[in-house]
Amino acid sequence: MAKSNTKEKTNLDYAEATKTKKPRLFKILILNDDYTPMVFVVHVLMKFFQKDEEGATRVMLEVHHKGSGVAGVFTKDIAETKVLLVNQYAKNHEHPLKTIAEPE
Ligand code: TYC
Repeated sequence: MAKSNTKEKTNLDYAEATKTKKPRLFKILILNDDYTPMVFVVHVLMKFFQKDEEGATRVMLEVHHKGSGVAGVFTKDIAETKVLLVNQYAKNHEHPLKTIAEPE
């Protein structure tokens, strides 16, 4: 005989328990500096963030005028990996360009 206070799990309980949760998202901010050429920033936004030339130029100019701008929004692992890749790529090309990841 079942204990009186034992709750049976309903189909709905299983559906709730197994439903996939949305991952936390992180935005990658690209930061302004005085030395990185505009054309290099546009190139980076196209190479690493799948922007077309028009979209890349829009983000680059926003960063240039306001100090920072959103290059893209990703899960934590992808955002952290992209930050490392982009910052290393800029360093390899002797530009001070930096990106950072922050939670949305
Ligand atoms: N401010 C830079 C210049 O005048 C251009 C620039 C734009 C640099 C965006 C970095 O993330 C950046 N050459």
